[in-house]
Amino acid sequence: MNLDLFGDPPPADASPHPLSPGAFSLEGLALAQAPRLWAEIQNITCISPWRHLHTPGGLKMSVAMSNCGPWGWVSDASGYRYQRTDPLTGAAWPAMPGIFTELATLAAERAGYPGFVPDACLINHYTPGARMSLHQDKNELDYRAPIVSVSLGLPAVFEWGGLQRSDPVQRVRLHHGDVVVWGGPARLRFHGVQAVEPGHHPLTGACRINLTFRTAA
Ligand code: MD3
Ligand code: FE
Repeated sequence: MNLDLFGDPPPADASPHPLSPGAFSLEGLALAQAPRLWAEIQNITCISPWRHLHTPGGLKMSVAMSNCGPWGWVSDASGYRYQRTDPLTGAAWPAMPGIFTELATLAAERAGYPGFVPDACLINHYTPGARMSLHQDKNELDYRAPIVSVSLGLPAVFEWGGLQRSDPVQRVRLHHGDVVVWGGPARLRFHGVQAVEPGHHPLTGACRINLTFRTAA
């Protein structure tokens, strides 16, 4: 991976920090690229705008979302799934920017998952009070691929459970620029995000953004 593609090199302390078997945080790995990532998010959401999806049970999600890449994750009365087109526009999702793919592949490689090529990027938008309750990510075809998550903007407390919903939960604070890679024995663990506290971030303003890179198909 050619770090010059990213301009400034990642900080020296971006070495993987183990969270649990198979899961690693790379604190600040995305800091140098954050303004470029944010600019790409603006472009993507001009084409496929932020929307609050409904769960199959009919509840409106507090997190707004969009997608880029060949596959996008959607939820409605018929269930959760990946699809190639945006239900709002009927068109393909916006292309995944090169800097997104490069960052995801670099992070996965540093965490011990070489050759990760995402075909889906969910983009979550949290305003204060938005949260994500405990869930597993089970809509991908092959659980051997890791998931890479990039946090931007306001901080959030991430809840990190076990393989059963009732397992005890660890809490980890995620900050602007942090990248976490989840694979192997961590891939199907329950996880969630506590309600985001009000605040202001110099890049994103009053919101938290999370990019999750997956191999969906
Ligand atoms: C652990 N998003 O979109 S990313 C999601 O911050 C989601 O928006 C959260 O959970 C967010 O599904 C958390 C971190 C994450 C993503 C996928 C995982 C952690 C994971 C899959 C398995 C284990
Ligand atoms: Fe998830």
